Amino acid sequence: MDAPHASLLTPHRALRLGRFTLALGRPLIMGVLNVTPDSFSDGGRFFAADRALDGARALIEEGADILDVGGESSRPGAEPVPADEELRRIGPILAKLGDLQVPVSVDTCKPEVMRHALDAGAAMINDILALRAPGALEALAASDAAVCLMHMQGEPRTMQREPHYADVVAEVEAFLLERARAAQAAGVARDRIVLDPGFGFGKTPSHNLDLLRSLPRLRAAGYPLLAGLSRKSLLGKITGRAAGDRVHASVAAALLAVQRGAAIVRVHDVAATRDALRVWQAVEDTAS
Ligand code: HH2
Repeated sequence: MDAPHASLLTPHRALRLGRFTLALGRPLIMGVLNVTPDSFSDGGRFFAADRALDGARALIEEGADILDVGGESSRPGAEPVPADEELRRIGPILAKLGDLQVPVSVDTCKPEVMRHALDAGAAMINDILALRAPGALEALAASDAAVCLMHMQGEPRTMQREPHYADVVAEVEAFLLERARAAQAAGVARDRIVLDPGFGFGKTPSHNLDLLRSLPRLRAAGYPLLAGLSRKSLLGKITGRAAGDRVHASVAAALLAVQRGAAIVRVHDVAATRDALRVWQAVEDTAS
């Protein structure tokens, strides 16, 4: 267990994820690998065991800094998957963690899956429930992995029915800071924590746009921010395009998130995002 850090305001220069440390001086790309039959945009694509590993290698080749492997879809209306089935799906990736050159994050909200993944050497847990399931805080505290704490109103099955907030930015911010405090109190060091406003999770398009505009405010507490806008329905509403045809919109959204302070963008289209961020970085690097 790590001792909680004293300062609340020092921005972090690096993220610690198990045996990896990633500098936060430039934006990082988290490549999405859904080993599911039903994910909203890449469902079925990486479902067979050999395809998952090939998919992981391809995303690394394209320039992913982190891989995010998931065995359960969280799209609106998705049915829950039992822990043993989730583990069976992500098993081929967990078995090869040592061969992959980048940290692997596991997208799960089940403590049982977290424990198995962490024992196998997963470097990060990406939890859309922000470690609210009983035993989840303890699972993370007993490891040296990083965690992404995400905001969601409601639960995936029903979250898009009638999302409601008095002040979406203030409520998301308060929730994320409370979860960060809970994680630190349980023994997860501050430099292992990433926060995510949870685009599309119990939010209307206008809530999502408010949050995107407000990333600088959310960032002010000093935790690195992760933004997951890739191929999401917000982009479909704006462009009128189906999930598979939202690459350009997704790249634009990733860039806007980075400009507003996101440290990590979670994307399906790694190569396209990498190019866009290289252009952004070149402009930043030559600024006087
Ligand atoms: N979005 C999805 C899943 N996990 N995790 C974080 N931290 N942030 C996100 O925005 C986020 C997430 C949904 O996208 P995807 O994984 O592509 O789809 P599905 O949940 O249908 O598998």
